Amino acid sequence: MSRHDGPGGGSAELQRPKLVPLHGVPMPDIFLENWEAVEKFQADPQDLLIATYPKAGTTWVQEIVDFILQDGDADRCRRAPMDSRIPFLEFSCKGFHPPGTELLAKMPSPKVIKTHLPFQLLPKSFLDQDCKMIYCARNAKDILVSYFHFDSMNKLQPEPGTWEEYFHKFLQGNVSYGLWHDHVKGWWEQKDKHPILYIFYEDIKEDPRREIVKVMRFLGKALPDTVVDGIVQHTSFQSMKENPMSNYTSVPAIVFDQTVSTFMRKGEVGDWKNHFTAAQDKAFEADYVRRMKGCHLRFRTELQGGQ
Ligand code: PPS
Repeated sequence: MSRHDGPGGGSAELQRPKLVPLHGVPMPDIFLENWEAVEKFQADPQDLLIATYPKAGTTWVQEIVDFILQDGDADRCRRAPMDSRIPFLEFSCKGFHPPGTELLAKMPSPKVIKTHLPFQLLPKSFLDQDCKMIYCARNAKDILVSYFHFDSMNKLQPEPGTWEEYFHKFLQGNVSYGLWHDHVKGWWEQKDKHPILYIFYEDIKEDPRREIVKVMRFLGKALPDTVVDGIVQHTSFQSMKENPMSNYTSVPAIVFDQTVSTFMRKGEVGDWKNHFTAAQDKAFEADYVRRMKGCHLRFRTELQGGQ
């Protein structure tokens, strides 16, 4: 019986996964069924990896990268939903959808690949092949809010519980991919040792054009200004929210119940202020200082002029 079979064999509800530790990092048990193939994944030197902690703006960066590689051609970027254009390396849900490694095996290189893996769990071949990697980071307060809403609507994540319960789970790293702090620091420490472009969600919000040009140069591309203008427009929150190839409406409702929360939810910096209580903010800050001690990474939890 597959994960989405009901007791009588019909399609009913998905059984939510449990978290199990993978080298100390909590992961959905369903992903571990294919872990051996992930570990053995053979990257090509021209492959590009987009890495993030969940909810850091992965889909946004994926769309930006695809637009740059397709020379700003919007029709070509509508060739398939995001999860087919840029497969999710460690994704696995037997009996429901082919795992990321299987989709990637069918794609010609150079490929663009999505992952949420912390640096230490990355398949070795990405480093052996000296692949380019883009890491996008987002401030933890907005991630926490976004992740809570996502786990409420995504049946391939453990049940989030109440906001208060989720708040504590996140601070303890008891969510898929573990502690946000370890993830952003782990990639930050590696950024000068490998070809890694480390960018920030808040910077893209502040000045999308500037960050798109940064990504374009990293990819070794030079597109005319008018094409870059088009990419800014096509990758705006509103455009991506309306685009069925980037808003994940292609995922069946038994997996992503977008009546609970839309995938393209708010796309803002500072939405945490609508969720955090004063006590939660205080607890968050105390924990943050402790966990980020000695780290030079700086995050913005609001933007001038509020965006
Ligand atoms: S996932 O499931 O981890 O791959 O999700 P991810 O794509 O990393 O993050 C989803 C959040 O990114 C927001 N998003 C955007 N914000 C601004 N502009 C654009 N174009 C954009 N595209 C996606 C999306 O709305 C989620 O954030 P929240 O705060 O929940 O709205």
